Amino acid sequence: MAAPNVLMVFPRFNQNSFWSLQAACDIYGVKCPAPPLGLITMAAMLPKDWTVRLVNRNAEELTTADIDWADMVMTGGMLPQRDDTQKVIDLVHARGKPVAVGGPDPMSSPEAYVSADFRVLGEAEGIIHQFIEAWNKGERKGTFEGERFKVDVAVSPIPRFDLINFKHYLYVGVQFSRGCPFNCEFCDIIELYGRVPRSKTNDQMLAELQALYDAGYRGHVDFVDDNLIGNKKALKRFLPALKQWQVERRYPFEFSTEASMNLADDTELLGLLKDANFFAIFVGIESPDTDTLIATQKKQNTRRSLAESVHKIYAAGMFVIAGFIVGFDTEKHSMSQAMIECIEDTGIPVAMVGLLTALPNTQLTRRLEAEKRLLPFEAGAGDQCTAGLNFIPLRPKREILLDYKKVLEKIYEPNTYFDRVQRVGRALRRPDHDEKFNYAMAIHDAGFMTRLIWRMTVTRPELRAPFWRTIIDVARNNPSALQSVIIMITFYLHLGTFANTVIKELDRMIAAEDASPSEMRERPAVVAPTRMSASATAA
Ligand code: B12
Ligand code: SF4
Repeated sequence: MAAPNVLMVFPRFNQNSFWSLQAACDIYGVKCPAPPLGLITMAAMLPKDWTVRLVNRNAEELTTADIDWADMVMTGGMLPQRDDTQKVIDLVHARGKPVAVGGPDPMSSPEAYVSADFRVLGEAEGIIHQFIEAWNKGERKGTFEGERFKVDVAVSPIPRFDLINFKHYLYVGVQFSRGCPFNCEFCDIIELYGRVPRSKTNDQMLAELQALYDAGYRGHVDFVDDNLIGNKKALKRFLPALKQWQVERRYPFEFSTEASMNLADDTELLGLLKDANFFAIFVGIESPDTDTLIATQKKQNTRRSLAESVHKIYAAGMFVIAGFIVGFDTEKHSMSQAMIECIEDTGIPVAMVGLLTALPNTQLTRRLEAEKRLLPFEAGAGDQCTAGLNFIPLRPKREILLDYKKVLEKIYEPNTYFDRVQRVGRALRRPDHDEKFNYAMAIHDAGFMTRLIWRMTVTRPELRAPFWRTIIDVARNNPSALQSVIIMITFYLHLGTFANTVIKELDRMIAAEDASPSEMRERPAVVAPTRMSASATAA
């Protein structure tokens, strides 16, 4: 049988979400934040004589000519991509071609993908061979399911970076480990990838970065790990080698990642991350309230001053992006002031505040189901900013929405946001690396800076004063933090506007509650809850 042409299609996300970073992408001159690491990793496991092409629907059009070229289409992604995955399946079927789906959402909710010809469920390293064998035998449908948490990521191949057009993206993802040792009630990561982190070897990870480097990529690389510090021992073995690799090439990459708050307790680890050139860390703070953190099993965030912990990370040169959640069962009354104070005390500019969402396959979902409080899930309804609270809360929904609105109004008010950026700008202790000067990037950066200044001073005159105040202050007091400060400022172009969109949607939801309180509509079958609830950010 002739080796097939395989078209990988990465489905569309909802256009306007916290994570779409649309205005930041526009100003950098790129199409969307990041390429599909899952698809290009799986592509590297296909037989060498299969011809593979990639269309990322967030960056380019999928045409009928693309589909006609292919013998099969492989697609799939995460929950917010479910609706578009179905569209892709329909488009491909209309051209008479078979579709294989896989990836996190098919793995988590296979029943939502019955229209696909093949469902390849699980981490591809452990299951793709069964699909390949079936295809080669001439089978044109089937479901293949890998064993959970069994894949040794040390066998994962180097992703097919050659399939990506780097010009489309703000950054590129790589992965060192899968899984997280913690047990947050709302988390689906531990259900999909397990609680025993599995890490790649040093040589394997460096070969991956070398492939990215050889493909000509420079700049921001995100370690997409669920919790990079999940296995500290493996990470401490890797980071010195990463530093050495960076030094030998004069720091071609700057890194970001996701980690749990206990990172702040490990000075050695903070130093190693700094030396390797990590500049940003996403941390799930979730709530300023200790009872809530205990109830949602996020104990790693308790017994500490969150502000002190975050400032330790700043002192290691990395700014913090954090996830916060509104709508926990333990919120007895308004928590907006406490959350605003927490965001102000920690100084975190980029705070992803969302409504508690019960994702499929979580302890939270199972508990809410048992308590008969779970509502039907609308996969395409947006991200957790507007589509959360997919359950009957214990507090009146109106109060939760009002609280959420108050937090957004305060933290994304321009002066408050830029004040936090300015404070972080002073606190960051960026390392003094010997970075190689890159002409192409310098020209790109000059164009970017011109567009940024134009937007901040001409298109958005209300941002002019806080913008210059922040830039001048950091330039005077801590110039090495300027690059990070500019990133946080650029984020505001998206986040400020996005917060206003969410606020408008909250107003609509609050008005709907006024007209007909959901307590009256949805209450009937509720049984008394035993413990409490939670959301959708990680680490
Ligand atoms: C990076 C990441 C993001 C990035 C996405 C960047 C991008 N371009 O993709 C950002 C930050 C934007 C993001 C946002 C969100 N994310 Co996210 N994200 C991740 C994370 C941490 C890593 C993804 C990754 O690259 N993994 C590495 C690759 C190698 O693994 P993989 O994708 O699973 O692919 C493997 C297999 O699944 C398989 N495979 C993948 N695709 C296919 C296709 C076929 C046909 C086959 C056969 C196999 C296959 O092969 C690969 C190798 O084994 C995962 C957790 C995780 N560990 O994967 C969550 C995860 C995917 N995200 C999730 C969620 C819920 C979200 C959000 C909705 C909420 C949130 N967490 O904030 C938002 C929504 C975004 C939006 N725009 O609306 C859930 C998805 C659950 C589900 N049921 O789908 C996950 C699993 C965990 C989580 N809670 O964060 N996310
Ligand atoms: S939410 Fe984060 S810290 Fe908690 S279990 Fe999930 S990945 Fe780990």
